[in-house]
Amino acid sequence: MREALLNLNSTSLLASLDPRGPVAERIADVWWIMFGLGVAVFVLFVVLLVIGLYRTRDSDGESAARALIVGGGTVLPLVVVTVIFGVSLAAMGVVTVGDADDPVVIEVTGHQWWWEVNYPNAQVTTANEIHIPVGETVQFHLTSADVVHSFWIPSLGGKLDLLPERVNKLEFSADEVGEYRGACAEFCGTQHAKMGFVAVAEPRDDFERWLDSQSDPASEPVEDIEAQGQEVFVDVGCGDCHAIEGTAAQGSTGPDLTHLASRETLAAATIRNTSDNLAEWVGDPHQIKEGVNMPNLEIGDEDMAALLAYLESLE
Ligand code: HEC
Ligand SMILES: [Cu+2]
Repeated sequence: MREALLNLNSTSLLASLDPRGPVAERIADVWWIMFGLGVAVFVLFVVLLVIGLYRTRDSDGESAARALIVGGGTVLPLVVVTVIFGVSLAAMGVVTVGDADDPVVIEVTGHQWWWEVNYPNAQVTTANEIHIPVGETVQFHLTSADVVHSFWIPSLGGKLDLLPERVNKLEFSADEVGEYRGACAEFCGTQHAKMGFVAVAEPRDDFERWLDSQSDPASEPVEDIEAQGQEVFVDVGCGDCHAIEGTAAQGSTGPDLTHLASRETLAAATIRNTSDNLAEWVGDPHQIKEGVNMPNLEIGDEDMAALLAYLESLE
């Protein structure tokens, strides 16, 4: 597991003003321009208000008032709105899908309440963790398996809805190696707030090594206890919802677990992927995400120990 663990604290979500890629920079610029104009207009009107409060009535009061109404009520808003419109239009050219030659394509499917991630050119399926090569254009093909979700990595790009039976495309790149927090930005049910993910931007070589290891089938059990755990996995029905490539488990309503142990987080970036957290999750997922679409299967202690040993071997 990598050392530099991402801060799962929700405050690290608020990073749209700490852009780490050209698209996010552009969006942040638009935000600052809107903020600056808003502050300027506010200050102007406070000044006029104060002047008005202390001014005594005089003969040319009426024409001054008319000038203020026309200027402040019509001309000023028109200028401000036009500027913002122009700035937004210019930014949209950068934010929407462009004509990058050979973008890295990543398919992301929103589920209540986790993210399925596919690399169609590499036959890789994973969940809640998206690796991208730094400095390269990445094109996301977004869709949903159930309700409307919204894909958002504030420090890298804009947000876009994931709709059932439709594919929306979003493109951006990361300037810096690092781990970035992603979130669902559209209310999608009770555990919407715990529908996060991690984006890992890494050098091309590391990215390819990662893709390579993710495209392997799951490692075979080595210890007896792991083999026993593999049996429990199938016997109690985990495999009806989860796939582990190379085994009989081929379910698809829950995250692919083929390389579970290589992931940094569990339950859509809700908790870190540690032994204790994994035990707690499998023991009763509803303690961590109430109402989650995974049952508490009430597994006995011995089976549970074997199951956990197996899951932890899935590097
Ligand atoms: C009815 C379907 C279903 C069954 C049965 C089921 N799960 Fe899950 N599981 C899910 C769903 C859905 C999620 C995603 C939950 C979320 O994050 O909202 C999940 C998440 C997980 C995760 C976290 C994966 C990640 O990357 O975040 C693990 C580990 C897991 N399940 C293990 C198991 C084990 C072990 C069993 C058997 C004891 C099991 N599941 C049975 C549906 C199921
Ligand atoms: Cu969602």
